Amino acid sequence: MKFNILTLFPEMFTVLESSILGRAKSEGKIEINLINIRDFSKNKHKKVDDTPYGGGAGMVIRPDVVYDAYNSIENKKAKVIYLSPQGKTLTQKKVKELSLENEITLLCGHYEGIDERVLEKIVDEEISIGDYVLTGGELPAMVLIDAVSRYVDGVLSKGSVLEETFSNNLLEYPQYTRPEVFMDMEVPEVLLSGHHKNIEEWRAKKSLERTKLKRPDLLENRII
Ligand code: 4FD
Repeated sequence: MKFNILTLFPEMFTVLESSILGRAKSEGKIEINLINIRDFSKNKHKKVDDTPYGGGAGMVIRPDVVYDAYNSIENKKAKVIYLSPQGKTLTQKKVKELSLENEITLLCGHYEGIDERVLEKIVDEEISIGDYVLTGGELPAMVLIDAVSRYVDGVLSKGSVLEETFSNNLLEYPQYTRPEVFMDMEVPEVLLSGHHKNIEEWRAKKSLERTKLKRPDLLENRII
C-alpha cells in the first residue's frame, strides 16, 4: 500500500519510522511518499498562504500551490482524502474498505483552511477521525495510515487482525500473563486449565459482558 501525503509539515511523519509501521515500511509492505506543499510555492519567500477574500482572521492556503503539489504525484488514480473535522467519521468498516486500495493520497490542511476551489478539483472524500479540532490534518493522516496499514498483508502477525475489537462489534476479552498471582489477584483458573473449548467460551462470555458494560452502543448497532 502506498500513501502519498501532501503536507506543510513532512517532518511530523518521522514517527511512522518506529514500531510496527517502521518495520512494515522497511519491509516494503507500506510506502510513504511525502510531498512538501511549500516546495511548490512560486514565491521567493516560499509563501503558500494569503489573506482571505471577504476579510476575517487568519490566512488561507492558495489553491495553485496545492494543485501543483498534487500534480507532482505520479498516480492521479489514487483516491484523494482530505482530513478535516467536517468529514465523515472514520470507522473500522471504512478502514477495511480503504485497505483494499493500493494507493491513497492524503491532503493535510490547517485550521486556516485551503482555498475551496482546489478541494473541489482534487478531493474524492473528506474524512474526520472524530469530533474534535486539531491544529493540522497531519495527526489524523497518521491515524488513518496506522489503522489502514494493520489490514495490509504481512503487517501484523496472523490472527491478530481477525480476533480484535470491532471486527465482530465486540470488545476484546481480558488478557493475563505471568505471574500467576499479582498483588493477591489470581489469573482466572480456566486460562490455566488447558481446556481450549472452555477457554474459548469464557473469552466469548467476557467479550459480551465487557461490551454490555463499556460500550452498549456497539451491541445496539450489531450486524450479526
Ligand atoms: N477531526 C480533524 C482534522 C483536521 C483538523 C483542519 C479544516 C481544520 C481535526 C481542515 C479545518 C483541516 C479531524 C486541521 N482537526 N485540523 O479529523
